[in-house]
Amino acid sequence: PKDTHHPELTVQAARPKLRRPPLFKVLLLNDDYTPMEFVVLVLERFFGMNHENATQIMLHVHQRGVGVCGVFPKDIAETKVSRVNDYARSHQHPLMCTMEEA
Ligand code: TYC
Repeated sequence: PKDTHHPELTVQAARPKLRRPPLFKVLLLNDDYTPMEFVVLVLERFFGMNHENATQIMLHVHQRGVGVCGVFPKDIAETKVSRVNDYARSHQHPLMCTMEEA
């Protein structure tokens, strides 16, 4: 009997290696003057934390000097840093927010 099977030709789709966009840690720095309650408010307002979690992060920064508020893509991290620093300055507090690549 005649062979009716035709091997199929397939084209393998290329799978280019995807590079994940870099993430940035948004950091809060300790200082001697910003009231603890203000720092907690900032963490709630700008990072969506509940009061308990915000208090825990604030105390960590107070005791250790620096702490991570969250990890975000670059443009989001930049916006958070600007908003926190503007908000702190508008209330005459020296609170400093910065970012670094995760
Ligand atoms: N060290 C401040 C105080 O004793 C509180 C504080 C905590 C300030 C965290 C900044 O990022 C900070 N009032």
